Amino acid sequence: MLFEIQTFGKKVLRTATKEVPEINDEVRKFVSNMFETMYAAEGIGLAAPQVDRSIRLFIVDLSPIDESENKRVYINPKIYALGEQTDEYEEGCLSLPTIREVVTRPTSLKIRYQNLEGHSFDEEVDGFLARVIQHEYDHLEKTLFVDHLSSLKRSLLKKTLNKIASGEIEIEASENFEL
Ligand code: K2U
Ligand code: ZN
Repeated sequence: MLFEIQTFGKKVLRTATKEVPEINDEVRKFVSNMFETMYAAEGIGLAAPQVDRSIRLFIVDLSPIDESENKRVYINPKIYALGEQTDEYEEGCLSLPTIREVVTRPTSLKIRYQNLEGHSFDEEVDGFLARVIQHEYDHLEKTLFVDHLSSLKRSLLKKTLNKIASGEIEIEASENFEL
């Protein structure tokens, strides 16, 4: 089933998230519905707060961009190191429809997490996956990618952000990435 994606202005996007205490069938069912919702919205990442659940869980699937990629599930993730080098990329967010802005982020990171089988991992990540992981991890930290922009840039977005918050701008899957 498809969840409704929470957009800018919704309290849940600014609410603290809690650890997932037990990885059970309820969590597995929730994650499969998250993937369905993400694919319908043509996203390559989705975090639980975006579908109104304040828990520390996000999913990624880069296969639309890199066919060697597959589904990735990050439960109770902790980014514990960030690389020195940074790069820029024009990000979008399913919770901020029509907004596309360049964000500067570290190009590599180290992350500990559990997968859907409950196995723990400790990985060093770089490249586009590191970019998407940081964007999704932000969602678990009450952060949206526009928070990383300069105050001038953010003030230029004020009108659009207010239109999203008032519901005047809805989510159009078609506007997401062009392959
Ligand atoms: O809303 C989200 O969290 C999904 C994001 C994932 C993303 C993170 C960082 C950089 C790009 C995308 C997107 O909305 S998914 C749609 C998309 C895909 C590729 C490029 C831009 C937007
Ligand atoms: Zn997002």
